[in-house]
Amino acid sequence: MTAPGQNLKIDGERLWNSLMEMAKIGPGVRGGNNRQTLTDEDAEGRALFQKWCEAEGMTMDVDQMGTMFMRREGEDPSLPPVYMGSHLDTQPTGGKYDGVLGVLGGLEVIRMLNQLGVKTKHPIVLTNWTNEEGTRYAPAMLASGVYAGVLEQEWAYARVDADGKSFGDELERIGWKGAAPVGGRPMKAFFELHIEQGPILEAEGKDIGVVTHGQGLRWIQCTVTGKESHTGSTPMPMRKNAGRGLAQITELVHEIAMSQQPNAVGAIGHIDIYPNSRNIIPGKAVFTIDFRSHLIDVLNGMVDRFYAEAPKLCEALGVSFESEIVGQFDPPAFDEGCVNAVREAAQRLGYSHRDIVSGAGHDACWINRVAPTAMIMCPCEDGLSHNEDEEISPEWAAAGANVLFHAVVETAEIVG
Ligand code: HGY
Ligand code: MN
Ligand code: MN
Repeated sequence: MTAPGQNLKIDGERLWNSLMEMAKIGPGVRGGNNRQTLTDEDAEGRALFQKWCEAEGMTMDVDQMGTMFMRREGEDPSLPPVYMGSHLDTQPTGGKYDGVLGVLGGLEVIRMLNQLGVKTKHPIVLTNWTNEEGTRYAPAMLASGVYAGVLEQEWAYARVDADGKSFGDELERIGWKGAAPVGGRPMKAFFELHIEQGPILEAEGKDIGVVTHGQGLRWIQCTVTGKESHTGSTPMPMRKNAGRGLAQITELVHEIAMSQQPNAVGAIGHIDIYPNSRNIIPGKAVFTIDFRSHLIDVLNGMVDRFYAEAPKLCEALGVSFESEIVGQFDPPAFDEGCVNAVREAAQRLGYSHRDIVSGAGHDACWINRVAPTAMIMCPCEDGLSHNEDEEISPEWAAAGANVLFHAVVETAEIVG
């Protein structure tokens, strides 16, 4: 006997066309995307998403962090909705699928439910979380962090970008500051479809990643201060070169992460050097360390060792060292019931699958604190992401969206 909705499948071509349509907004320079949060391009992408959702009869609610909640009514509107979604903002040299697949994969689920005239007992809500990437405004997953009550809304509004523009002002400027309070929505469950952003699924020939856990993260923003002086006339022993502090700390971060293999990663992605003139010794270096591990003791151990060694290293160079944590979350374990719904959907649909730990952070990592949550992953070519060459196949996109379809519809309970 087939389970209700056993054969539900999305329209892979329609999903792929929507992905390509959205990719035209905020194009990168090499075929990817630069649709950073709260830019005019982000506003344009939001408007297109809103138009597509409203064409499906969904109603929109926007909260005070700009997160979009698109609702498809259920047979019983009083029941807690089943949520799905991800993010439409991208890295400055991002791909076309990071985040976007989870949002437009969810839209495709709604489109197919409407096409088939399938009703669900619980309402379904599709979300676009503001500022998942955390590039323009650190930290990553900012809106979902406020939603989960982990980050303060006023602190979030005060975050500034490299040009000194605040999150709150930019949210107002693009016209996406909603009225709804942030958080507190009754949620039966939350499912996020996302590309793996790593090499495992493709290397093992698996269609689907059943995400059981995520890595925890610590973002440590450091300021190393030396003394600007002439690169030609300043004798070597007199130099206070902030650039050397950056270089030695870069090596230290790498060595700390390598000492914890295979359970850790560490790098410095954001670097600003001042005054960045060819013939001036750098007087200041501001940079952010990104440590991650799915083991909390390993993560904390890396941070402890860093703080034990970095200040000493700077002292020996005659430069000062300051730091602040600008982003952090502990390794999440996703909800067993939701994870099983994902695994059973992959099995039922005949997709090869494996349990996997998410290397990247996602809004699901925060929403997991306030609602039963799970993630579905599809492979990406060469495991490449946060690169304009990020690529997936239409088949991988469709497989992920089909598993999302089954997990969401099963949890929302088909009527009739
Ligand atoms: O940083 C992350 O893991 C995510 O891509 N924002
Ligand atoms: Mn993402
Ligand atoms: Mn990303």
